[in-house]
Amino acid sequence: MNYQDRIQLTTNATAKRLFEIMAEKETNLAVAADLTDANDIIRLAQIIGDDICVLKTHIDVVTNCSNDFINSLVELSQQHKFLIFEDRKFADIGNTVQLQYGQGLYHMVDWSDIINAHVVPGPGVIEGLRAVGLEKGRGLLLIGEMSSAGNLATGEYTQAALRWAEQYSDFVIGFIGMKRLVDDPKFITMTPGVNLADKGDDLKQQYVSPEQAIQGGSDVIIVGRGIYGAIDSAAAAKQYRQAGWKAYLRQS
Ligand code: 5BU
Repeated sequence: MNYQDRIQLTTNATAKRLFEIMAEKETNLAVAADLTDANDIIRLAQIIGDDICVLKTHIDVVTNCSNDFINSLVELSQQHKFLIFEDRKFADIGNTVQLQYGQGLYHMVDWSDIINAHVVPGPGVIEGLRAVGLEKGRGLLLIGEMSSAGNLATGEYTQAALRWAEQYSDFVIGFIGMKRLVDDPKFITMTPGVNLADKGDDLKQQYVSPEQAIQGGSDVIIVGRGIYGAIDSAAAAKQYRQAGWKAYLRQS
């Protein structure tokens, strides 16, 4: 099914918006903006904003994070029509993750459209995040698989993520996976570890190409160093965007 037809299948406002953006902008590219200077992230968002559907952050690596930075990022996301995904990988009991998501230095629920979580704690992690995020229309991705060599997100872990996604499908919008994990088209699969030039890094990251990810049934490719680490990030974003979209058109 194409992204446009999948809008009506989900009740979650963020999932609907993501399908809309992907169909309208013709892009399934997410950029992992793993830069430590807020100004560099803003500059990157300005130059690649029109090419992406999602900008993924790790807010706790930004050394000069401020409310102004977050407000600028949100403004850019509205101006260029992309969603913000804070890759926080929550992994604690419900009460704790609810505080981590809504309070503290980062109060992510106020600015991040999408967050993700490990299923290790059991369904309480989903219930805690849902208690804060659902009323704001936010969406959660469960980590069904990971890209790094030797990871333990396999077998029963992955199966539990699939079961709980269905059970909490008003808030769980899909998965982090190296391939599509369920047939149900209301769920979105995002794949990290995508790079055209490299096969991996020296800390156990493993890469596939945009084509491999989309051919495996993924919906969104997540590219970090392949874009922000390129000499010409704007040109790299266009190259990944084209590769991802071409692969999608071939599938549908
Ligand atoms: P890279 O520079 O393209 O390797 O960055 C990949 C990004 O995706 C980085 O922000 C990781 O934290 C993130 N990631 C990942 O690489 N693998 C995973 O399984 C998950 C997230 Br979950």
